[in-house]
Amino acid sequence: MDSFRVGTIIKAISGFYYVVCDGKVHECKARGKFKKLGISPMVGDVVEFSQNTVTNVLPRRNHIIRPKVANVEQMIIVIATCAPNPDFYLIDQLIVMCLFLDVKPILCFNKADLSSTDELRQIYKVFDCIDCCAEENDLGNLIEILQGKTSVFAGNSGVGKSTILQNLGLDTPKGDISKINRGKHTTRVVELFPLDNSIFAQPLHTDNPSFVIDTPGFSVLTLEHLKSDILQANLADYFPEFQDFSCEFRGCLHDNPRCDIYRAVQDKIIPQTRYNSYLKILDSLEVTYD
Ligand SMILES: Nc1nc2c(ncn2[C@@H]2O[C@H](COP(=O)(O)OP(=O)(O)OP(=O)(O)O)[C@@H](O)[C@H]2O)c(=O)[nH]1
Ligand SMILES: [Mg+2]
Ligand SMILES: [Zn+2]
Repeated sequence: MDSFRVGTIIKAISGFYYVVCDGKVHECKARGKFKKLGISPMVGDVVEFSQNTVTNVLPRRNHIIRPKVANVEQMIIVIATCAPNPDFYLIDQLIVMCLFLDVKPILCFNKADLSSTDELRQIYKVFDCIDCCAEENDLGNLIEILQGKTSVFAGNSGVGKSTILQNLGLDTPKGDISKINRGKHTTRVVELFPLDNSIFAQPLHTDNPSFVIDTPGFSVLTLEHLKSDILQANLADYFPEFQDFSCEFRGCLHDNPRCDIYRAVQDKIIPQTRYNSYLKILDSLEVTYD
């Protein structure tokens, strides 16, 4: 039997896969047979490779469609306090996506120098939140949170994802777009960045490396690919703050004045923006329960 080694794909460009193993990056091609089998290795995959050929893709914990990356453990959802203003629908869609894919969402409120994070903290109090100010190199406890995990950074264009990663010592492109206050994609290729260069001195598969992934900002997200899962589940179960209230009506969309969840929104216990996003996601997927 051929001997093979195990590594992690950190980058994929034009048919080449860059696999980190034993402290080195190996440039590999995929085995020809993969195409016929419909297997397409992706960044984040743990793979077996032999003589610069990826021969097997190990089972994935999960995979995200955008950015296309496998085996993500956490998503750092970066939100600017302003410039650009928080896009609640996008944030809440990302959170639902995370919960469906078994990715831990962590909310990172950046540009704390420009405006208070109090309101955001209040809205997202059921989640892990961090305040930071990348411009002043203040990342709170972000570094601890990233230790030993694979984390993807997501959020609108211009919120400061690349600036945060630069503060972490990573060389990722940063765009100066704050002055024009509108979206422009400055980050393109999906790549796993090892957070600590010392991992290159150790065999990766025996260690617990920290990887981070920058992504291009986006303003539109669809959960269409999760539609069948969302239909089978109950979308409200993916809004943790709804769980403190029990709704006794079968098939209720929680938009009925007699419903406890609806009343908690009226009483401002469940944040209005969270509830609006819940309804908007239901509507976007034409979900009905009976
Ligand atoms: N005032 C302030 N500005 C910041 C802070 N963090 C980042 N910026 C600025 O915000 C702008 C956008 O930052 P980027 O890091 O390029 O944003 P991004 O999220 O990577 O944007 P895309 O790559 O387009 O998705 C830059 O001009 C940064 O200097 C901060 O904490 N405070
Ligand atoms: Mg960027
Ligand atoms: Zn209800």
